[in-house]
Amino acid sequence: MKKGFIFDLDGVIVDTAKYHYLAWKKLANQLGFDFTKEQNELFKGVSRKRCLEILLEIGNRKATQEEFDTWMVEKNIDYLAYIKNMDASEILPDVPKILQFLKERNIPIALGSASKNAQPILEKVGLLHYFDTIVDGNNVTKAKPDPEVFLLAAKQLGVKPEDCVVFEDAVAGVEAANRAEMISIGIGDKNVLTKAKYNFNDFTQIDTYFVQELINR
Ligand code: B16
Ligand code: MG
Repeated sequence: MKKGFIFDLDGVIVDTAKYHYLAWKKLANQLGFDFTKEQNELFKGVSRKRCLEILLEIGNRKATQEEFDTWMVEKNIDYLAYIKNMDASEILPDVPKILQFLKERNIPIALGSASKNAQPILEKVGLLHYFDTIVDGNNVTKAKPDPEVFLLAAKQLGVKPEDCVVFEDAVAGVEAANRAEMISIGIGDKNVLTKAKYNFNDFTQIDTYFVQELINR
């Protein structure tokens, strides 16, 4: 049966969480409160809108709809400034090795990300050509842990959900993959990503024999 592989972006392919953090921290400071790296963990895999809602809860701040919309735009302008000069040096270790292995075997590859900035980031780091389809925050209405993003990616690849493998660094993303009945692979702390079917700290721990087994299963 034809298999498909779906990659999350932030925290799996590149570490953009640090740039999201700097942009959210700047907004929090501007609104008069602090925002810590620990609190930033709550933002992984979460949509921009939901991130701002959480940030305002942390700062105990209320916002009018107009303020909310303005702050979303301001945060993104700052984030875009941080990612402006991203290049291939920011690709997480051994990610291209796995993408190349899949490509050489004609295995369909999708991006499944909550970010609305996914495509320009893939272009900047030079990985866009590996992806047969990109499903991101611009294409879905329901955020992870809803499985919409991964189900749409599978549909666009022409692969059944149960024949898809998902690489994810966020709890909400692992849950979305599981709800889509896909094979979830947690990238990061296994004590956090407890619901993943397989766990690895990063791609340096994933060998191509394991990937081949996933293709053959
Ligand atoms: P943007 P992923 C997610 O990307 C990030 O983990 C999350 O922190 C961010 O808020 C979200 O994208 C939206 O990003 O503001 O660029 O649209 O991990 O799903 O690739
Ligand atoms: Mg992520």
